[in-house]
Amino acid sequence: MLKKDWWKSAIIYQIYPRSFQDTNGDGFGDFQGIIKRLPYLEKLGIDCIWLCPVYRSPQDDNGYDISDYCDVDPMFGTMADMEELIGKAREHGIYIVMDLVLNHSSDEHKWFIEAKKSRENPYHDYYVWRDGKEGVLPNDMKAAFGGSAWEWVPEVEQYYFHQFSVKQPDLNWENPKLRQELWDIINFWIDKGVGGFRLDVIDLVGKVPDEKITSNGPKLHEYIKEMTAHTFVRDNLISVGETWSATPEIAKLYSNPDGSELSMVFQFEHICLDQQEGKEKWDLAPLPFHKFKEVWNKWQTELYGCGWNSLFWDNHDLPRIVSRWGDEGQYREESAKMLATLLHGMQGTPYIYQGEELGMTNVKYELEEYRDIELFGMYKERRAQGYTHEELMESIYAKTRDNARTPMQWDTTEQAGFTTGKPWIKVNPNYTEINAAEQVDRENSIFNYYRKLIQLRKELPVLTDGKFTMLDMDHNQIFAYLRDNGEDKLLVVCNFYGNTVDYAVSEKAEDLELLIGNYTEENMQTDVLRPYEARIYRIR
Ligand code: TEU
Ligand code: CA
Repeated sequence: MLKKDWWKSAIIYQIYPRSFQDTNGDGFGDFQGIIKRLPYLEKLGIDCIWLCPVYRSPQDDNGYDISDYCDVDPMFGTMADMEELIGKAREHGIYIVMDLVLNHSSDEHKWFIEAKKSRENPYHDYYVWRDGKEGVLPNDMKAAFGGSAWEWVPEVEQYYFHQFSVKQPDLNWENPKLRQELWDIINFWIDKGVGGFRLDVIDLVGKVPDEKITSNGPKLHEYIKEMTAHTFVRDNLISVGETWSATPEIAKLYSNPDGSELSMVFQFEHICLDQQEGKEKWDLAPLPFHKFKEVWNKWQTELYGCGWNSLFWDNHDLPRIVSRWGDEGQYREESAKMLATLLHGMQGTPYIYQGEELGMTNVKYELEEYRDIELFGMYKERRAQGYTHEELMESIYAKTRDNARTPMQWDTTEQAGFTTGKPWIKVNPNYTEINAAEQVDRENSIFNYYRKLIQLRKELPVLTDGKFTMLDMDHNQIFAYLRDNGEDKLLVVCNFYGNTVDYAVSEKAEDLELLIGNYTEENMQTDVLRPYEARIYRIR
């Protein structure tokens, strides 16, 4: 049995399997590739791998469209390979966390193939249907990847509801038989020895399309409690929900310490700050630093003692953090380490997205070199609305999900050591400079900085349980805070920008012991922070 709350001190590494490591030259990463890289991950010091979906899938949305939840996609290998991965990972002290997509399935799932045969079919009610006439939509709800959320099926003369692509029909959680099928799927994977689950868009499952309710539907928490009682509680598994709509109030329900719902959720308030208010992520705006500090402060303080945060900058849907809020040029190493310090010093479970530990950057490709369904849906829609190609490319450079999905940069050999064949998406040309081989043995690399931060977390309980107090909230360049658990006290100071700044660190406490910093101690002046300088001190 896993120890209660073990995931509070765990560090989780996210793998996008199709871009991690290919071993058979087909240009797609695979299970054997992950197995091959387990020693690298063990060296980094992580506890879990969040594995993006590897189930059987037509890959319309890179696996977030599942056609068989109890099988793996042949592009990644066989079920035997998957079982080998789960077992070998354990030998390296690592648990696999599965990514489950329970809000929708693929339209090629056997349930949906049955469901659209007739209204009397036993699987019909597994999906969300509304009567109507061809061409007269039930309402004007839109799908996330473009177009209407309703799709006509002539055989049943009804529309089905899909919040993402037409190939991702929404499941109807009102149906208890469907819910039981979902619990069975979760238990199928628990029986295989996984350590938990990341639950895709779990805030959408209680949708009520007739009232245009998508997130936070009236029965949402009831459903989650039912799921947890039937599954995760079996073994104190980690469960993390993806919830774009969470506020601290709602997050406290999800991550209630009584364990009745989930371990924690991903909230995205900080992630949505560099876009124009009320608009979409493509509508770029500079990061409002003060607001950014307020948002972190709010989440850190409001969940203290009554909920649990997840800490992340990156995932497979987001641009690379060093390009986004750091400096991908001159200060790439310093800024990547500063961002890591800022995040890993806070309270919550930290997530590292593959390549983040190397300071991998965004890309600027030709339109046809991109692969993401979201990007092409947006491009088509906005071109029709009159946006120019150039305007849209700027948005794509800054925000496309493909920024995160380019192959992992392992070494300087062709295709960055990712594949011997042709990769499914182009490798970032900067792999000759930015790659794991160059960093693993270089003591002051970004990789080794992450390693040290992880070790600090393991050594100092205050990083897990200490109370967070923001310092100098109004400072327009410094992000500084305290962590205090009554026994131990830390001071974290970060210069968020690329110019030197005076900051009276020595006034914060008399006796400071530097635990980690992203510059060498040579020429260090306590009260001057160099570009993107970050330090963690122990206050004695
Ligand atoms: O993402 C949820 C989601 O809302 C995304 O559409 C998100 O808004 C977008 O990616 C931000 O650019 C999850 C998965 O993480 C994503 O990869 C899937 O495409 C989506 O669900 C559908 O399953
Ligand atoms: Ca492969």
